[in-house]
Amino acid sequence: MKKVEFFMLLLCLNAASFLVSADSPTCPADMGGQCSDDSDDWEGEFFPEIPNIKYEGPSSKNPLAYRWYNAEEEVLGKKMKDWFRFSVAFWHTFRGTGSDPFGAATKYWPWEDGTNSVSMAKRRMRANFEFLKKLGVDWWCFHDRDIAPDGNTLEESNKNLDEVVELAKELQKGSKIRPLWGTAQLFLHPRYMHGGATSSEVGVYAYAAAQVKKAMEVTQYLGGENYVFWGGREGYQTLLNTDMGMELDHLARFFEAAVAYKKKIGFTGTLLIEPKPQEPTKHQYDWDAATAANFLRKYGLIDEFKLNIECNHATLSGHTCHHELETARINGLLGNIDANTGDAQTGWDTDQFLTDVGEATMVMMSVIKNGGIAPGGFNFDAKLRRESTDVEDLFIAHISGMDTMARGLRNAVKILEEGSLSELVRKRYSSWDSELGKQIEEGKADFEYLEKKAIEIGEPKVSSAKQELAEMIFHSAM
Ligand code: XUL
Ligand code: CO
Repeated sequence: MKKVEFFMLLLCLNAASFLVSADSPTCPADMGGQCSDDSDDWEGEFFPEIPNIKYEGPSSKNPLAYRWYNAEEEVLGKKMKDWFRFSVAFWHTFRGTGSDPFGAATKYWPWEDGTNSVSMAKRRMRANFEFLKKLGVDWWCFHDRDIAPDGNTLEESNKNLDEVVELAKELQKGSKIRPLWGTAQLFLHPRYMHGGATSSEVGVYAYAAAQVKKAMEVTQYLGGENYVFWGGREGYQTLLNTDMGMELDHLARFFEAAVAYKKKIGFTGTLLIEPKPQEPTKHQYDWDAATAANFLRKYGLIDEFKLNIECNHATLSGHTCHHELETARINGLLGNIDANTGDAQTGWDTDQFLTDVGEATMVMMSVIKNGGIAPGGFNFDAKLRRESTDVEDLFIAHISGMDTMARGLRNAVKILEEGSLSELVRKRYSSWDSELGKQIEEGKADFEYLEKKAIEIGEPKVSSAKQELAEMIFHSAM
């Protein structure tokens, strides 16, 4: 097989294996009889070996402790936990099996019984709450179909969902735990092969709408603060069979209906669009932040939505995460971050936990400039590597991701307070502090006037951009 064909196969299969269900693991041998136990009220400890994770400071050698993330510590007048509002992604942490296009599941968590039943879904939900509490995290994110199994009909799926959501509501009691956001899974089921809101089939459009309606209702019921639209299959494989204009008009109608329904039920959460350029489709309509912003402006939806920027999606679209965050921020659209990263040598969505302190620092520079991102937060849309198979790896991965972001915050504050980077930028644009700069910025300089000025100024002085100095200042703070 040629390299390029192999890569395309990998992409397709990778998309197909995303988010479990079809390939649930078989009952693991070490279940000690729990496989046959169909009860959904198993209240045993899911993580008996894991203590509550505490802050121990940078000199700690304990992998099950925070070194940099100190939830209650104030940074720039805000507690660290409020800067981040960290969230666990249910689909990766509790439904990721480690299967990939070439191999079967590698993760057999001790609480799994190998089924996709409602009782298993409830047990998993209990595991989720214990995980959140041990990590000290108040937020989690979900798709409707990761937390409850699909039924044979929409009504049956909704009933399954209600049952699991009722348990989640119960488990939330007495805690601050809430969904950071909910969403509808509109990409796994074969009915969505042409998309949901952009499907060529009108019946699928209606089905997708019904699914979003329900997902929004349960997100609201659980006190979720945002609702996400990731257009997994809202795109095309070839323009030869696609009416792109019509599909985009349909997508806009879909979003209009979502806004109307949100208002009707009094859901006060933010609606978020999550850009991604490709995968699973060849071309996804919400390619990047700028494309999504243009779409929202064209259809008059710009005031109703914000963006959920995912770092790995940013790099897939040929940008840095910093670029996507800044594009969202300067458009007033920065709503949430799916905190993960890709692999520099890999061309697809590897969804790794972000551990690069430099990248985290740039992310936090944008977040600080934005004054924070609440009611959004940092959702770990990230998964363990296939080869990481211990339960404690789930904790270590999240701790490492949280510590990296905390280091990013601390470094960004250092850079800000030290001041030489902003001084460099200020100096670089200082010619704009002149009378002429002011006139241009106030829209008072037409071309005739500028021509007069250009003659008056003569050959303008052009200064160095000082990129190496900027990089030196940035890296000195790491
Ligand atoms: C896929 C992705 C999704 C969204 C939610 O790349 O990021 O998990 O975050 O549908
Ligand atoms: Co995401």
